[in-house]
Amino acid sequence: MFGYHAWIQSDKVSSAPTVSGPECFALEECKQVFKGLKDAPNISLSISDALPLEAYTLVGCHDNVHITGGDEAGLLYGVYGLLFHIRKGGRLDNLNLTEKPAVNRRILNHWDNPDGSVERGYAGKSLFWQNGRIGYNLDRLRDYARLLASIGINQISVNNVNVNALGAQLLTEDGLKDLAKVADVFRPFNIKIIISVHFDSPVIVGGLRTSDPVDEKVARFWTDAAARVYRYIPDLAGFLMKADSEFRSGPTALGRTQAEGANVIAKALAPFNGTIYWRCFIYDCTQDWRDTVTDRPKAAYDYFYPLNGCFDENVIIQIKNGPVDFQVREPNSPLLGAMDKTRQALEFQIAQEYTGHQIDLYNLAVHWEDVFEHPITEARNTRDLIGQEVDAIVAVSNTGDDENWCGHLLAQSNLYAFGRMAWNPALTAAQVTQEWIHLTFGANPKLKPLLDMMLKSRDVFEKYNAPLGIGWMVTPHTHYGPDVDGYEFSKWGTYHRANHEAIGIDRTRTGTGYTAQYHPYVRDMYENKETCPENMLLFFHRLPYSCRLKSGKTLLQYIYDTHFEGADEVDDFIKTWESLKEYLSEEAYTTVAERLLRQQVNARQWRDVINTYFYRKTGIPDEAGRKIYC
Ligand code: GCW
Repeated sequence: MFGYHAWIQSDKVSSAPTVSGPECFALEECKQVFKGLKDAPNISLSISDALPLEAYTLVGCHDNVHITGGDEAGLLYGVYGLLFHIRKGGRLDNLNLTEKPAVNRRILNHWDNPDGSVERGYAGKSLFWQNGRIGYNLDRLRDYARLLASIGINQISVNNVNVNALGAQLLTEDGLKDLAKVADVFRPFNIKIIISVHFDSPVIVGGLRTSDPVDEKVARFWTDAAARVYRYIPDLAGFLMKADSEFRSGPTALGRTQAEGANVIAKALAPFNGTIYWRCFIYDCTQDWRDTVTDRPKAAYDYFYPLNGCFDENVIIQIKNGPVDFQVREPNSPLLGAMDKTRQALEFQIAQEYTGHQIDLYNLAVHWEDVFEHPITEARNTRDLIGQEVDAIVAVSNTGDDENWCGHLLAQSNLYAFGRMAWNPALTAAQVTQEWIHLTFGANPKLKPLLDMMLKSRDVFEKYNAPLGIGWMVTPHTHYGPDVDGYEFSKWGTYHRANHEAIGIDRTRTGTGYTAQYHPYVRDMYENKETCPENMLLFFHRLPYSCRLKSGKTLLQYIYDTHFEGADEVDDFIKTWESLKEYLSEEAYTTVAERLLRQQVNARQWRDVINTYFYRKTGIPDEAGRKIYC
C-alpha cells in the first residue's frame, strides 16, 4: 500500500463480507474494498436496464445492501459509493440512494513526458513513463486506477499535450503495444485512454512532407493511424491535440482553420467512435509589450467563435476555465456558453502551477465553485451548461509517484473534489472537502478547524498574491514565488502595466474591448466598475492607487492590508494544524507541518516583495505604519 489514500483502502482488516451477484469485475472489486471494513454488510449486486449508464442505486435494510447498476460501470461506482457511505458514518437502515453522473466524460490529463518527468508536476515522477518509453510499477498503477475510478474518473490521457518526438511514437506499432498494456490495467475500472497527438505526426511518424489537413496524404495518414490504434486499443476514447499554441505547429500556421485541423482527425476517428479533444489555448506568444491593442484573453474567442457549428460531431473543443491561464482569479472564458453549436470540454488544472505548487495549501473546490457560478446570461450560469453543450469536464492532474500521490497530503482533496464535482457539479466545496476529511482522517468532529482552514485557503493565497485579478506576478518559468515585473516586458502577453499612478488593464469598450465577447448581461456587469466583482477589478479596469474600494479603503491600502493579512493567516494555519496534532497520525501531521512552514516562507516573501514594489512605485506609506521592506 502506498501512502495515504485512505478514502479507498482501509487498513482495518476484518473478515471478508458476504457478497453475491453476477460474475464481473465490480463483484471482485466489492470483495476487495470491503475486505478492509469492520462490520461490512451483506452485499448483493445486480444490473438493471432501467437505470442510465454509469448510474447506481443503493438500497439497504439492516445488514443487507443491494447495489443496482445501470451497467457494470454503474455497479462499480455503486460499490465505491457504498464504501464511502459507510466510512462517512452513513446508516444502512432505510438507505435508498440513487446517483448518476451529470456528465459522461470525466477526464484527467497527465502532462507526463517520456523521460519520466511531469510538466508542472509537483508530486514526483510519472506513473506511466520511464526512460523514454512507457514503464510503470504494475501494482501501483492498479492502485491508481482504483483511486481514480473511486471518484468517477472515466478517461485519462497519459502523455503530455506538449508531445515531443518520443511521445509522438505512441502512434507506432511499438508505442501502441506498450500503451495497450496500460489500457488493460485501466479498462476494468471503466477508464479509457486518450492519446495526446502531435499536429505534425504525419511528418514525424508518417514521413510525409506536410501536416496540412486538406492534403489527401495527410488525411490518409490519420485514417491509417486511427485504424492501427484501434487494432491495439479497441475502446480508446480518442486523441487530444494542442495545436498553434505556445510555439507548437497547427493549422493556422498553414493557413487553415482550427476546424479544418480538427475535422480531418475527427473523420479518421469517427468509424471507431473516437473523439478528438481540440484545445483552445491559442494566443500570440510573441507579443511586444508596447503593443496595447493585442489582448491575450481575447485570442481564443477570436479564433474559435467564428467557427461555431463548423466542427464535426466527434470534435470536443477543450477550453481552459479562464481566458488567460489558470490564474488564482480570472473571469470565465467567454467561449463557454458562446459556442452553442459546438461540443465543449471545460478544462481545470488540479496541478497547482500558479497556485502554490502543492507546497502552499490551496483548496480548488472553492475555486471551481466560483467557475460554475460564473454567469453566462442573466438566467444561466456555467453549471447549467454541464451535461448540455459542455459534455466533458477535464483537469490537468496533480499526481505523480510520490508516496501520497499528490506531494502535499491535503492536495489530495483537490483530486478527490475534482472527481466528485465532475460527477455532480451541484456539490459544494464545503461538502466535498468535508467528505475527503472524513474519508481520510475518520469522522472526528474535532477536525472542524481543518475544514475551515482548507475552505479559507484559496482566499488566503489570493491575499498574498497578485491583487484583484491582475495575475502574473510570479517568477518566470517556475511560476512559484513573487516577481512583480517578471513577465512585464516579455512576449507572453501577461501585463499588469503598473506605473507610479495606476495599475490594471482597461478591457472595456474604452480599452481593448474584451468585454464585448460576453453576453450583454455579463459584458455590462464587467464594464461597470460598480458591478464588476471587486476581486476582478484590475483584470477589467485600469485604476489609480488612490481610488476608493467599496470598503472605503484606497486601492493601495487594500494591497498593503491584504498582503499583511495573507501572511498572518498562514501563521494561523500553522497554529491550527499544531492544535490538531493529537487527532492525526504522526506521519500525516509531520508531512503537512513541513509544507506549511514552506508556505509561510513563501507568503512572507510575497508580502514583502509586493508591498515593497508598490511602496517604491507610489511613495505612499502604509496607513498603519507597518514595516515595509525596501
Ligand atoms: O500554463 C501553460 C503552462 C505550460 C502548459 C500550457 C498548456 C503543457 O505553463 O506548461 O503546457 O499552459 O496548457 O498547454
